[in-house]
Amino acid sequence: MKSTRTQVCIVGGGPSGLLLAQLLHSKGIDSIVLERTTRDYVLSRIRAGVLEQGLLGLMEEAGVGQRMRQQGIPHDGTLISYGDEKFRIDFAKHAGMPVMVYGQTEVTRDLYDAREATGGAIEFNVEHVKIHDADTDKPSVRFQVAGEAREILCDFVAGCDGFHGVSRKTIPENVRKEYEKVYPFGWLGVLSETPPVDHELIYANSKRGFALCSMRNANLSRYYIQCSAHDKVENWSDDAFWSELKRRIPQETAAKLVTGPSIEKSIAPLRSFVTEPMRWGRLFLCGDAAHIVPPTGAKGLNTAASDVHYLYQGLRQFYESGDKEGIDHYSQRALARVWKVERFSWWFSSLMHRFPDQSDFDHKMQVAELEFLRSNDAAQKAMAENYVGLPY
Ligand code: RFL
Ligand code: PHB
Repeated sequence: MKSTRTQVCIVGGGPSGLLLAQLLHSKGIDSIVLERTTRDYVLSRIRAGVLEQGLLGLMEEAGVGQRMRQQGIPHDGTLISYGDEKFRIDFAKHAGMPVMVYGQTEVTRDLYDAREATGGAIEFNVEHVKIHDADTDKPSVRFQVAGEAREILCDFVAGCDGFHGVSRKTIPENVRKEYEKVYPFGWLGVLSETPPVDHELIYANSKRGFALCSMRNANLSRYYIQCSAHDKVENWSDDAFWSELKRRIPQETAAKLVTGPSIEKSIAPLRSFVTEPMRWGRLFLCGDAAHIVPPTGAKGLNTAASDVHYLYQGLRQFYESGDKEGIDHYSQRALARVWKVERFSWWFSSLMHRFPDQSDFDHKMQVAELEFLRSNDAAQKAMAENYVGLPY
């Protein structure tokens, strides 16, 4: 079996894995990234669109901030609607910073380009990945590429392989505790080459269900509507999507909506999930491998980035001074922030969606909470601080 040595073996070439690899590279720490699919496949996934300052700072530190700085669109606020009512949360006023609209696809492209330019190792199409001896000082990762068995010997393993990866399941069941809430609906998303309906995002609570108007750039819009958890993309023609969206947003906004053919259409389930601990011996979980949030509030990729920050700092401390304090506290530090983000995403999802068993009373409670948020500075500040991202 071909055996290779590196300092950190990173399982998963999504945004968490690639960002960690490039940050470590910037400090001279060597890594190998293993990806189950291909670069094109990773780049074809339309996902996050809103980046927090913390992630922007990490991209700069990893040397991949240039295109984001030129092409990203800073947003100083967001709109929230219920029925035909609409109000704005001012991030600049309440939290003193904007968020950046720049797609996950672009973040990942920038990271892959940098990885290539710096000659960093990535193995694509890896199969049968297995992490060995993570509870010892000499972990290893075994896998196959094109039928050939391979092995990586390393100091640490970073499990960045998403919700369905192998890393989390490597932690023995008697050590791991999982917390989960599955929501009884999904999001149907459409990408279209049309100008966004507004220059800011609109989160809409409607009696017909949630809707979101988002964007990637001046001629690329991203819209979502709440749909049944069992719905299929084939059930939704473009016309059906646009007319349902128009019924869920304020009339004056619907009147301005420019529609066009969809260039991507997909359904995502909504889930809250956390596994504890996020470290087992020399294996560290990062991003979706350890936790999932419902997309309301745009926290998934941003929380993956905060994990990467804590792990990067811990590994850097270890390699620069032999100090294990950072890696020993990784799980505790990452989880403290994760749970706060879980709370925000759960709260915002609960406020904005229509639940199957929701009574008229429950709906009145949502409207009362929205009206409180609309009129109360302290509530707006709490929302703004969470939306732009809690400090690391
Ligand atoms: P990923 O992106 O799932 O990447 C994991 C990678 O690991 C690979 N892999 C393996 N590789 C090797 N060996 C194995 N055994 C492997 N098993 C899996 C996979 O092929 C994949 O390439 O996880 P990562 O890096 O932790 O990144 C997480 C983010 O992708 C995710 O949290 C966000 O996309 C969530 N999300 C959003 N986050 C935000 O911060 N802001 C948003 O606006 C936002 N919008 C969204 C979203 C997610 C959505 N969906 C579809 C779930 C909108 C949607 C609709
Ligand atoms: C997106 O543009 O894909 C997006 C934006 C905000 C969210 C979720 C998704 O809360």
